[in-house]
Amino acid sequence: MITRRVYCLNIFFVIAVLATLMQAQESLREAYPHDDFTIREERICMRDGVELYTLILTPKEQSKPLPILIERTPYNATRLLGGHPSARLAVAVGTKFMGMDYIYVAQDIRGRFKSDGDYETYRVPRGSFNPTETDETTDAWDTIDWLVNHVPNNGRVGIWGTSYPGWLSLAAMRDPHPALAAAVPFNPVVDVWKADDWFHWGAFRADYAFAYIYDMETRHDESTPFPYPIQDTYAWMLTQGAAGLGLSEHMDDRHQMWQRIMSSPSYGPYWQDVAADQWFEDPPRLVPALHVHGYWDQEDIYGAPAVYTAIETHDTNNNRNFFAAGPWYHGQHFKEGTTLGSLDFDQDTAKRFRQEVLEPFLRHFLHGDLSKTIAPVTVFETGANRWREFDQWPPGEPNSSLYLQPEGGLGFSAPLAESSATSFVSDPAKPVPYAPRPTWTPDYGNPPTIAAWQRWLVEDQRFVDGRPDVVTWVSEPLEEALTIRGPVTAELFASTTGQDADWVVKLIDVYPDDDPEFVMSGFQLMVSGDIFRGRYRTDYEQPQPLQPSKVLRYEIPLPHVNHTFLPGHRLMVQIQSTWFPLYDRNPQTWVESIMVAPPEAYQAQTHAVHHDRQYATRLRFYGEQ
Ligand code: PG9
Repeated sequence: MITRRVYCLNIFFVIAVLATLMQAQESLREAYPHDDFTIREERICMRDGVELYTLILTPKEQSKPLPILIERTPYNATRLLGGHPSARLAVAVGTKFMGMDYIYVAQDIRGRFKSDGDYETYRVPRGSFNPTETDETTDAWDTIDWLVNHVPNNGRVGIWGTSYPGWLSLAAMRDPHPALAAAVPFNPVVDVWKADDWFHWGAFRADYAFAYIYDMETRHDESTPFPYPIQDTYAWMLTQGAAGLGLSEHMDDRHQMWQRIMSSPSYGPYWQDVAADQWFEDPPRLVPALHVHGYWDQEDIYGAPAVYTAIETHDTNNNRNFFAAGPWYHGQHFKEGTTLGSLDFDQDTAKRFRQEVLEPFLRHFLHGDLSKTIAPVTVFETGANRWREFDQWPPGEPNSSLYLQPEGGLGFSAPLAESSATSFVSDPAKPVPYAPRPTWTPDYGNPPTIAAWQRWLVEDQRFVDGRPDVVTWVSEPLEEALTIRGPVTAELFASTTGQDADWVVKLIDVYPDDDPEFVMSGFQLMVSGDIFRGRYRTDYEQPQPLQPSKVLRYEIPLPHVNHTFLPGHRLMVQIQSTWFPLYDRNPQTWVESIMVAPPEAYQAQTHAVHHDRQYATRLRFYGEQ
């Protein structure tokens, strides 16, 4: 139970008055006579006296008390107004507009933009790494408490947000204010070590983390892109060497998250404390939640299914914890959802999700409107391009194995060969690019860089097929459709001449060679793929060197899918060892920390993937035919 102390009314009173006067001079925008909503700017006082800037948009016409819908954000609360003045709430709020019967609220979290206090990326919850009396859970609680007592409302509050704000929504659910009636974490970052923003199974997302942290932590009141001397980050990152040697040169004490990553490359207690799927072992109350996932989320592909699964065990009546997924890049649920890269889904999937799933969910739990209900699980099925509803996700346990075969074959029966392996040389001096070059850092002022970042997971994998360091297995054309639903796990048997290695495993849908418009003919669509750093094979917390030339077993979790391989399509598995420069390079010799690996540690090694009776490399999943 949280006790709230009110400092702001006394010692901070004078500061608050001054701040309010200053704000009055710098009001967000003039009121227009035909505005159909009012704009209110407040500084809400937290229990330790820190004030958070909060923007409140209230519809002018109200026939009944309305619910409040809050987004807490590090990305500038005033963006809720869409960056342009408008007299109409529907236009100002854009695709986040859910109707004239919500009070829309956005708040800058501590230390960001117009809020006071210190900024800390993913403020770790109170506990051993946070000895203060506040965290994002208490700030959410104090904010909701103030809002329900100072803004006329119907007593129900919803919280929502994408990515970082999705994680902030989960923080509010952790110890929920009694008025918190619904939450929608969209593409939330959940576990930054396992497979969200900073690492994927130990491999460091160096290029992305560097750009993001430089941008966010250099200044707290505006975005600060790093001035890259070369636009092709593949070429530039090769000149930097290990992250903690080259990239750290551009960072300083302001970049606290960078320092944290450099000192904690393994899955230590800090990363576990910020992992939101570990917050709900014994929730004090289950807030109704809709967890929203994108199959090709290039930033947080782990979060939504993981936290849905963690909470689902408590949802005994299956009526409070919901899951929805679409064929989207990070955040595409609020954009146009007809295409992604070369893929065409025949319908605006994002709009349909907003109208048929999101709106009824919010109406149910924030207005008590039961006229339209949603299924516990609503997921778009790629390949077949249709929506499916289920009672749970995934709808079944793993029941299928897809085995690598000698000579590049792929099939559903285990290989019979006594001894068989495919070898390749992985040279850290010539890493495999993760996307066609030039690779660019996403720059929000430069749309082509954003488009390239958003589509990299659906690039036609022929851009690397045929490289000697990318090995491929492919099935015969399918006679019947095959649908895979849920997580995919790679059970890899592999050896290396080195003492460490990264493994990238990709499950690919190969289109038949029959597209009259050519684009999709022979297209290699990665439906699930990820990277795993070998040193964490047995323990994510305690890395161990690999024994050279010994065949070792790896269990590699791959992202969730809901995909139909249509008749005539072929299944393909590709394995490679680098995904550069998104992921840093593994030196492939043993060093305590790859963050500071010296140049001479980076050595070419020969890797072998095994596919025989004893060492049958396979992918496991739940499949339907
Ligand atoms: N995925 C973004 C993020 C990066 C780093 C930390 C937290 C979040 C985001 O879109 O917010």
